[in-house]
Amino acid sequence: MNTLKKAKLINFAPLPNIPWEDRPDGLRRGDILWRYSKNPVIPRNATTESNSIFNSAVVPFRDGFAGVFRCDDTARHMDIHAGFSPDGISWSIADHPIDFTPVTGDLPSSDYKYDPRVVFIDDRYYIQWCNGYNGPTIGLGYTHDFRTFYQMENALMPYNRNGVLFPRKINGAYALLSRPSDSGHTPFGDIFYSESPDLVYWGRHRHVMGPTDGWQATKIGAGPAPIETSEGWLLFYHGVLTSCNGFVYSFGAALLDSDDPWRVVARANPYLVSPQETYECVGDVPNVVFPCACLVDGATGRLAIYYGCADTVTGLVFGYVDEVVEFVKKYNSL
Ligand code: BMA
Repeated sequence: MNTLKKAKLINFAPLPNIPWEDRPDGLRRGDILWRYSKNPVIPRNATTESNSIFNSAVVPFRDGFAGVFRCDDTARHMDIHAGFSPDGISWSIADHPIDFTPVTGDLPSSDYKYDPRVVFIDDRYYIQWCNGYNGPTIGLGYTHDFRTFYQMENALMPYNRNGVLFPRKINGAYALLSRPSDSGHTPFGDIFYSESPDLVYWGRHRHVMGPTDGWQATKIGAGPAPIETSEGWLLFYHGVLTSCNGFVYSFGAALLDSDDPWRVVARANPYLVSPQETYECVGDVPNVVFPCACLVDGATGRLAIYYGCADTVTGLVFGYVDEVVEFVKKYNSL
């Protein structure tokens, strides 16, 4: 008898226009997520000067979708651009990077911006990204309309990457995951949790989890904003192994405690997606799948995850939230 409880989504509205394709025939039992047949959805040259468009964030917006996209230009400068789509598949991305208005006069400028996440909290869309300020750290900003953007203080000190806000306050405080790092292509990395009363001052730092073995032996980092379910927060995260040819980026999932999210309830040992298709294995950085956004349909439990492929283009995978939660529990390594 199957004793696993079916996970229920908490705080998700129906999203009938979520990009979707039914599960194809012929998947193996462990294949919980499946790729969009027309991947990649965003090519590398979708703006006039982009070298590559990947590791990008998408949310429901008005009747369609909006997003913040990592566009490296042909000088290989990293920046983030706004974009809109009626269906989440065909995107119109601005040719110029977002011009943030600083919320305070003395905000230091950014040397670069990359790997954005976007989450709606209360009345606005918050953007988190890896911000260049004497090395990588966690940049924060917000928008109401994806046309005017405001930049706030950096959340944490360098060096840090993969800043990911929870979609609501927890225990009365804003909550952030991050991955302290070094200034280069960091060979280590654990996920930490921090709290803030005001999104400016952060503290009560807690360790969430670190690398283990196999696909997540070298370092890990949070992906899209955690998804609230009856079984805890569902967190998709990337994991890295070091092969004889360099880093290999896959992604998997864990469940975090609903009230104390630095406590890990379950963590799947196998990955969900690893670089296997040509567009994931061949590009500017081979063998990378890197999730930054997840659309969720509160009515059906469908998921659509946007992920960077080989640091070059953007792909989509689909699945069901209850099946992913069941997978995490079934293959729990804790
Ligand atoms: C990480 C980040 C990501 C990138 C990955 C693989 O350190 O820079 O933006 O996708 O490396 O190159």
